[in-house]
Amino acid sequence: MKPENPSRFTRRQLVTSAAALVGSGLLVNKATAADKAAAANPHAGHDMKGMKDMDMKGMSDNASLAATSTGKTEIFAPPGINYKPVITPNGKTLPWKMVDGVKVFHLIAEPVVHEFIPAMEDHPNLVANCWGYNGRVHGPTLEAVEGDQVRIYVTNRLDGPTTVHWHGILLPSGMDGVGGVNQKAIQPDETFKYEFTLKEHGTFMYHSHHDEMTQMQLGMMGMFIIHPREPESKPPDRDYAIMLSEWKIEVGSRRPDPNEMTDFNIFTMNGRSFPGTQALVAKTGETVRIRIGNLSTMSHHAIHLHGHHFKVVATDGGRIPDAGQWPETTVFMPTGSTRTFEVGPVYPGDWVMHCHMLHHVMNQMGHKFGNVIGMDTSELSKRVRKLVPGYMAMGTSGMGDMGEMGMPTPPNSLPMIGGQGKYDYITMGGMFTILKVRNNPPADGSDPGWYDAPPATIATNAADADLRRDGIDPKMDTGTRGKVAAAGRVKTGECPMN
Ligand SMILES: [Cu+2]
Repeated sequence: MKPENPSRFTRRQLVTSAAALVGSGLLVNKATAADKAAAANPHAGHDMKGMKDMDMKGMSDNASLAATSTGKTEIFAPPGINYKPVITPNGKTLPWKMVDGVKVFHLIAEPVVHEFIPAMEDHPNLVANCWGYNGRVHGPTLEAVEGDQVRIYVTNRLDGPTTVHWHGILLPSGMDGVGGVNQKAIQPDETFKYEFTLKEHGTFMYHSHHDEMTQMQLGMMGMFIIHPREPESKPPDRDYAIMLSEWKIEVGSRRPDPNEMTDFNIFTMNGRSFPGTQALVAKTGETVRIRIGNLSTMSHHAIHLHGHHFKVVATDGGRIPDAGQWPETTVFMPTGSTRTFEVGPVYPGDWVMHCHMLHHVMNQMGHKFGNVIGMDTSELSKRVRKLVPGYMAMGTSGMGDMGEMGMPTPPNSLPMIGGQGKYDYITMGGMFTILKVRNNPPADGSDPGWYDAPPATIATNAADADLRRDGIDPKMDTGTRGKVAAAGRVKTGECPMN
């Protein structure tokens, strides 16, 4: 292909070149209205003054000068490539240039003000002082081809040393990026050069390998996609990449706490929590490849896709032979690994894809309050509010009403769960997104809105005529009547064990 200098690409050219490839299923995702609003005013909805005192650590790396990442999706699709570019929802592909046959990248490690969720009608946005690469959390996706010689410059604009490790990639020991073992750490303002030839294709990652706990828990990681040299015989119609991670950000704080070991409270896909995650879009009948990496500090995840069966086709150790692939609905994601699965043909609808470890679909939930399900807490809340204005006990019928009960969300925080859906409030947040399959999805890959299901295919209240016909009695006694009711609901102050 003709070498191109990506720095000369304008945004318009990128969109145009991507649009030309729409016929082959390539998409460039348009920023949502919320993204645009957030980009125009990244500090909308949070109180800078209030934050200062609460987060002294946040002032140390001059976050006011840091780049702000708002989760806008950008792919890099120069003309002449023989692969379908991967789409990183809410993320960006790092532009490269060819210099004398070498593919040259430039990663810049730096402080980044990152927005985990844009401000919406009923809540402010959540932004935090993170560390990332090239103005992004996580870092931009690197994309190359098997056999490429890559030269990756890493400039360190942090206050402390760092390194970059190329996770899962076969390379010379001296390029492996582990501080102290393979190289000297990259000091602030230094630029190191990594150079190696890509020996295999697949889904890989990169991340800091210096002061790993701190630097990775502040966001220093990204995806590294290597396409096969020979064009695939059955390429998927869409190719998505998603990085999973977890964070601890106290309500009201602007700095993720890297010391947290167990009680993480923000769970993200490509650095965003639902409802801030961008939907994956596909056309009815297409095949969709989804590459997932997990660099959570402590957690494994169980990513479940609704409405489909899929096959896990590869790990970061390579492609799984066809005979070894088995059908799944949930893929287990050990931390420090990638899994690639392919699903298709996809069926029309809105199909959620989320972590099935259910504390991972909550946002900024505290775990240290009592279990009051089934209790009458009105008196309790009244009494505690005298000491703690605005106090509210856990929902007495569960957490499902925490998102919509009209509690003002504190500045710079997430609603504990979900957001408004088409039919009702969605009671999941965090590590949650939606695969939106349409007969005619928007050509630019933007969110098509909610699915209009044919009326006869929507679950709704059973009609009396149906109940009579099928002999269903909603008041049927299962043998517990009266017993649970008597024992189940107690006043606070009484011991429920009595
Ligand atoms: Cu999880």
